Amino acid sequence: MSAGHALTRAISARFAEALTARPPDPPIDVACARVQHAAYVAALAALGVTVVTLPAGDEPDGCFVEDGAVVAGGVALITRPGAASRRAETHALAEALAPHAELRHMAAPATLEGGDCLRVGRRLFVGRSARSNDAGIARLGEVFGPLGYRVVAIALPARVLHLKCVCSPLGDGRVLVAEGALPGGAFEDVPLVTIPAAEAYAANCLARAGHALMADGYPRARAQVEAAGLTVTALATSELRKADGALTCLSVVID
Ligand code: CIR
Repeated sequence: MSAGHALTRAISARFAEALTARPPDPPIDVACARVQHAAYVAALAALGVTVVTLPAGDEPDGCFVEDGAVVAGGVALITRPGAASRRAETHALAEALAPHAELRHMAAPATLEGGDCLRVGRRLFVGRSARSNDAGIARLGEVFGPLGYRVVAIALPARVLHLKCVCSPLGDGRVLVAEGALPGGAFEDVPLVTIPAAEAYAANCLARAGHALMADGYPRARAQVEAAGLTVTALATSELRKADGALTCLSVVID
């Protein structure tokens, strides 16, 4: 168990209107999403993390707090999401983060979403995507460079929404990644744990101190993570997935 804090935000009554690449069929079940969100918060708390859950706002995608801030070295960079409909979400997040971190901001034309940012030690890998542009990536370097972090950009294939849709940190210097999802060498010399491409959704896990919260229903991915030495808690994610979301998206972890 390790101490730490995390912010989450309750599921909006408008969650069924969340942004999606394709309209979900069947549509999002908001009540079920709330049950899944509550299980996520409980699982995070069971890892010893102190979880603060902000009340839901009007914004349909507001529960995906990860996209609104990048936190490292005592600083929180409040992002300017590439999805214009998501920009208002950052206000509540900034307010909640203010007691925990020094806030920084970014201005147009920069766009960045936290789902594109993956930290391993002193390296911040960032996906250049439809949501995070070069000016946003430059701002990331401007804010975190002086704190000793090196920003490494990874060009994402067009079909990938965020970098962490296909990979995530295992919390011990390794990265979990879906086979073939990213260009070879994207993570420099960082050791990788690879899962089959067919189970790519499960590459987004929330790992901490030897424990991983993973999406339920991906047995080969789970076996790989267990073989890598982590204990796994599997969580239902059907409604999050319909909204193009996954597990890391639901929290901002402040160590
Ligand atoms: C969106 O399209 O922005 C949301 N429906 C999903 C965001 C998921 N966030 C994440 O992967 N970090």
